[in-house]
Amino acid sequence: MSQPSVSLTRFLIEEQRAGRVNAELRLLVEVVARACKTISIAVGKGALGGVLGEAGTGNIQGEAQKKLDVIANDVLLEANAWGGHLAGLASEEMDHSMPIPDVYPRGNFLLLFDPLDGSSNIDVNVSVGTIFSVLRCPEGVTTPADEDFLQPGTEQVAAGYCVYGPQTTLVLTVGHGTHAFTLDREVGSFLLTTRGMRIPEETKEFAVNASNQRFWEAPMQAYVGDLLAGKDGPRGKDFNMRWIASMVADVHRILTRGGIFSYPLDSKCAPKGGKLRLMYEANPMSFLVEQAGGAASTGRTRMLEVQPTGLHMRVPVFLGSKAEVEAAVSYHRSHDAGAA
Ligand code: AFP
Repeated sequence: MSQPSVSLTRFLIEEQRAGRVNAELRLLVEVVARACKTISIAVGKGALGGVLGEAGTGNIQGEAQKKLDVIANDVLLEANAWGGHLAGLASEEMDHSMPIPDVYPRGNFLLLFDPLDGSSNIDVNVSVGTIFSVLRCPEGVTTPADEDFLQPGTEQVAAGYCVYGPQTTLVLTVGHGTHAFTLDREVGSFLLTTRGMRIPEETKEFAVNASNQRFWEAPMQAYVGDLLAGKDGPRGKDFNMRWIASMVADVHRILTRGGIFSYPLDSKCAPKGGKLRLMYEANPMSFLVEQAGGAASTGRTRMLEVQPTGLHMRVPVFLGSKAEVEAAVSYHRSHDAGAA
């Protein structure tokens, strides 16, 4: 007899029975997953749904918003407002966090999300995705403000992303492994397709936007220089490169077959601290990667231990196969030791 398929609902109920999530967190993940299904349908309609192109607005980061950025943000806000599982929300697309409106009951969790990461890829039909992170609302706080969200990544109780590609896949951790669920589009439900994803420790594949090379710091120049030198260089093996410019798609590849993803510090983004956002991108992805046996760092500090100083704080990112992240970090360590 073939194994019965395990839906996300069943998986979460079993996690609850095992004492790994409570009813409120289970509801929260189900609500986010439902919102992702709605976003997946909107993304899938493309030109036929009139959803492509610019919205004519900008976000807090000063980036032009796509129509789908705005739609995805609204879907997540609306879905999560009334369930009673959240105390507040924060989105990469909004200047400030938002407490749950007074008309609804407030729960004990805080939800942060990047509603549509990689949105510059929407119009060219390349994978995009939603990334989310869940924190506890601090004890005694009933109306959370921005500062209540400023908790290091080690405090996350759940994180995940949904990648809208040839398949719609939800990847989730509640702190006990990283698991992938594929959307059965006919049935409309997420089914468990990989329990306990594992990132190979070693890799021969790296992901970086190499057009920024001239702006990188010295340790990054040295690290990538040695990767490119291949078999004849100090690393003694040839490396392959991939760059999708959708973090969800690049990280999904790494969770599936290994590799290192990096968006390092460069002289263009240095005044801001990096390009990627700690709270909406780096922390949830780092939690997922660590739970799959990988590592995540800024190049100098374990990502999950970075103390956030603002909701939209940016950081340099290195994540993926453990040995390769450690290699990248060692170039930074040696450089900094030499400079000291
Ligand atoms: P957008 O959401 O503005 O497309 O940014 C995507 C992203 O934050 C991340 O998903 C990519 O890895 C990275 O930016 C791509 O940045 P570059 O365009 O500089 O390569």
